[in-house]
Amino acid sequence: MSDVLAEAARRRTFAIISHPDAGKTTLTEKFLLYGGAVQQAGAVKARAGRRSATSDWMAMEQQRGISITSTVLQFPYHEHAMNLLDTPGHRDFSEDTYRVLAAADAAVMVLDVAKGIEPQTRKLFEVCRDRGVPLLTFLNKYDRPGRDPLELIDEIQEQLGIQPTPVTWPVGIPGDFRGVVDRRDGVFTKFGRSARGAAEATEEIVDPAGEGASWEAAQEELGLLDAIGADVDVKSFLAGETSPLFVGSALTNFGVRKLLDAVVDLAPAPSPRSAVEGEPRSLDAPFSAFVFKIQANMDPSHRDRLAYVRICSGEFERGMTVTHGRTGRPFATKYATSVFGQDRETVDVAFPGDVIGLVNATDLNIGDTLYVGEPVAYPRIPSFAPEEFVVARPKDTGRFKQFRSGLAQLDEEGVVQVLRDDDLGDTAPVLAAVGRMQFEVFAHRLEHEFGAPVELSPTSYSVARRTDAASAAELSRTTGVRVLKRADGTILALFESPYWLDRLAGERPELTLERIVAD
Ligand SMILES: Nc1nc2c(ncn2[C@@H]2O[C@H](COP(=O)(O)OP(=O)(O)OP(=O)(O)O)[C@@H](O)[C@H]2O)c(=O)[nH]1
Ligand SMILES: [Mg+2]
Repeated sequence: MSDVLAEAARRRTFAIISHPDAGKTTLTEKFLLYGGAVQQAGAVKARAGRRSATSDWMAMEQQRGISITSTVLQFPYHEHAMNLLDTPGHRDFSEDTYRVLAAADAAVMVLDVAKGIEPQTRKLFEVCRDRGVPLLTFLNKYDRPGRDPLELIDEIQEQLGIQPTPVTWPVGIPGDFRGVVDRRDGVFTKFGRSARGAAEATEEIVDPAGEGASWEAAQEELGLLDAIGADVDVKSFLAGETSPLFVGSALTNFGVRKLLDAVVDLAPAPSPRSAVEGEPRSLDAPFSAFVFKIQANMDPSHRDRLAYVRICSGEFERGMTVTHGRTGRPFATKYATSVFGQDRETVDVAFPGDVIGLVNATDLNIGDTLYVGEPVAYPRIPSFAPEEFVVARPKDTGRFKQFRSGLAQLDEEGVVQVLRDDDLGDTAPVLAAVGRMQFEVFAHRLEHEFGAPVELSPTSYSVARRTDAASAAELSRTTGVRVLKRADGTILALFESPYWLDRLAGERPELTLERIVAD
């Protein structure tokens, strides 16, 4: 086996997804603890003086206790190199989550044991299914009262159409969590708490009979699971038909190690990626990668822009010159870093599955492919159809320069889409987003990262369609329609009401009014 194949084989690149608040960031932090990447686990809502969770590094995330942007964390675990992607659960930030899923080879779907399947769980599940991303399931918050896990298994099967195959099974009801039985070998591990869950939970292999009635109940359930044959099956897991299920509590660390081990044992290593044309590029072909995320100002002392790149083939060596697919121009990779939340370190070599950061690569956009040798293009990463529109103006006209530069950067990140009127330029652009919370993030970051306080005012637009130059001329003469341009040249027509749009489309079929679809 070549070096590249061996290196790829020990990589696991996976995302954590769920409805808001199910515990993704907490679980991420505990993976880092068990991977030895942090000495003490931080908390999502850290009290003064305590560590906050590594993946919620943004000031606004820490203030609110929610994830706003996805985070990449690389850490070694035993013989493996992990690339972990923590995603925000809130629907308003789902565009970021969807993009990150393009870079993952597998995902851990987290469910809150008290809540079961929630609306965002279903949506994200569908994205994974459509993209063929295999899923592990983690029933979280078992330290708190919740629902019967057998009932949740039925719910997953009925609502998502995927068969959960429990690997671990709890002893004790939710809220009285003693430990788990590993169905593969029948061994019972009893857990003990550590202070605030900051250190690993104690694990003891003991005779489960000591758990009395809880053990009897668990035994009955285990018998049932055996009877229905819900056993882990790698082939159907990789095909997205079954999902190995684990039970635990990210807060107290119960069951976290078993899950992390399963990511190594069960989740697939990188495999050849499908390209837009031709055969998938083999892992040991020359270097290729695509950009899936842009983030500016992660480090307040540097104030730079990082393009996150997922490597698909070949060995990356820092300093190598690659071709930038979209422009055909050579691109030097002198400033390449590994990423760990907000922290980064110079990276010298990297392999398929790895996510690296390219610093101040101003030409790179989300979805761009980079390669060496034989050209390749990986699938475009679609942008969402915006549903909310506001007008942005600088509060302080003396800070127009900062306002402009913030607009451009946050547009590239995809925090919002910036739509401009040809006549007005940057003075009063319309911001378009999937959800209103994106505007709050935009305003907060523009003020705090770029020093340009912004005033946002509502508009009456509610729906956008993509159009072309010929139709744009017609549309701009029509009442109730506004024609604006994105930085990439795309022309959008904004309508106040979907009924008006439908009527216009019906009456004037010659107009180009394409739906902006997110797949
Ligand atoms: N009791 C209990 N609470 C938990 C557990 N895991 C997470 N929490 C709490 O649930 C809340 C949300 O946790 P997060 O880790 O931020 O959830 P998230 O899924 O990352 O949320 P978003 O990123 O905002 O979508 C926090 O207050 C956590 O402390 C758990 O196992 N048990
Ligand atoms: Mg989070």
